[in-house]
Amino acid sequence: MKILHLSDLHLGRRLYHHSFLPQQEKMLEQVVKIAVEQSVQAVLIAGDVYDKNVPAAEAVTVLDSFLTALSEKKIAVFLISGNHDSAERLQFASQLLEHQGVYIAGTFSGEMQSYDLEDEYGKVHLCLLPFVKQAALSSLYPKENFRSLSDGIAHVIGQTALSEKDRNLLMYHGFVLHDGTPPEESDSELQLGGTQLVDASVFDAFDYVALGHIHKPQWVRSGKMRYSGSLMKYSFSETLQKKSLTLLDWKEKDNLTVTAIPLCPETDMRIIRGKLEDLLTYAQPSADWIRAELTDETLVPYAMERLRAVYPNVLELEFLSQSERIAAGITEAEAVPEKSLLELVDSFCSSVYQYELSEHETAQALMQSICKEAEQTE
Ligand SMILES: [Mn+2]
Repeated sequence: MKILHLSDLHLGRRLYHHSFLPQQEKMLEQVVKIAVEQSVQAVLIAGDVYDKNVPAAEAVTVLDSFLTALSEKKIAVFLISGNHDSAERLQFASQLLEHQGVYIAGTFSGEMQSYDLEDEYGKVHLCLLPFVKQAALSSLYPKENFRSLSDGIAHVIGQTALSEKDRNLLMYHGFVLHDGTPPEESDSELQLGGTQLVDASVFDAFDYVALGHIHKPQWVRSGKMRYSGSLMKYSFSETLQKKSLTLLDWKEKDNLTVTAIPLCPETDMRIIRGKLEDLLTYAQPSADWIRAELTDETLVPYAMERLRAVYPNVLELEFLSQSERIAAGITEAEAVPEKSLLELVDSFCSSVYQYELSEHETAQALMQSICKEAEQTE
């Protein structure tokens, strides 16, 4: 049986003024194409379907088209809610949609929704566990005293009937620790070291765990537990990642082959770095989403406008040398109380304006008297 695992669609995501939706729509067309080419029986979407819990109308339309396209091809779709989704809104019409082969676990009732897929090798028993917090589990099981989210999830899994003969698959959205180590590139919305981390051993009863939440594709346990990663790059911290879909080809229970199928966006997200004149001289016009890190030592007027003539989608611009000086200033914060106000003004001028105050005696004298006055009135 072939199953396609993806996650973190974040439909409707915007960065500054820019909407990713037109590209998201094209990426989902690629997903449908791959699902058909590979003759998959099911597509799993491991949460963060939308970017906002009240998604934009256009984002809802894009998901609608995607689900309809898969349903028309007789490919079953399983969705769970992530921390970005509204569980209740995602749950809407879920019982009706089951008739069309679309299975949604939005809100969590305390027991996992589970489904059986069949082929010549027997059953794939699929359990759905949407994003859930420890507090929610505690109120669902008031008699239990969960000390952690891991505890609560272990209890939920303990309530679930699993047959050892079947191929058991779990889909979950959240943070899973591998030997106590958090996955690479964590979503800042969940506190590391807090209660929202789950130990991988909680999922030992499953043969494969399809995870969502982390945007970089990666294994938590090789061959068994995987983050498929996001549909496309969603921030400049992801520029070096290669996005992919995870394809399961599952024969006997212990014969699972997992491959990553690369996703190819028309528009890339990348960082360019250098002096403005050099960047403009060697630039190839491109619609990519760009973060420009300029190494010019002084501020260059109209840098954004000039870059946008070549790169219409420059979303971020930073003068790197300046930021480095400011960053260095931050690390010296402890020394600040020992400096006089004049010294602080002096270092501020030299770090921000490349202007050595001490070389200008008139200015220095003026600043001295201003600072003296300021210190007396404190
Ligand atoms: Mn998430």
